[in-house]
Amino acid sequence: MSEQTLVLIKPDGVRRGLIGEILGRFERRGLRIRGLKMLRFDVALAERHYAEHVEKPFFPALRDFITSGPVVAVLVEGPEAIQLVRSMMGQTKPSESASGTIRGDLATTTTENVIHGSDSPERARIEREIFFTDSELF
Ligand code: D4T
Repeated sequence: MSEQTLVLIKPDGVRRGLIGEILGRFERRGLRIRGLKMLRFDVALAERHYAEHVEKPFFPALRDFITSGPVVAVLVEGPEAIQLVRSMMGQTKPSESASGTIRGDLATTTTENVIHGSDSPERARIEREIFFTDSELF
């Protein structure tokens, strides 16, 4: 079943010049890019996007990191895209991410882990609405 999922290339990925590398992996896999934009998180957006983590001890570091520079938001579409993108990303903790995955190849820390992808259909819908209007999707 074709699905849409929301990907963020996080500030470390943008700073390190990995936008093309990451978009290229999705395109080569056969996924379609339906929306693409660069933006910078403010604190309100960090608290909205990471609402489930606001009370966690790691949230201040996560908030400071995600607001530290621009991110790239990507609306990706394809068969079972939510799980497919999560598989391509690897585990949250890079030391547990297999080589060949984005984090397994490109990241070393849990906070600065290069990429975000929606983890359920419900989150994909919510996150699509946070980052894109209908007229920004193709
Ligand atoms: P995101 O949401 O960025 O795609 O990451 P995951 O879906 O893989 O992981 P998550 O929601 O559990 O964590 C969100 C975000 O918080 C950072 N984090 C997480 C952290 O800095 N320390 C931690 O201990 C955990 C669990 C990394 C990703």
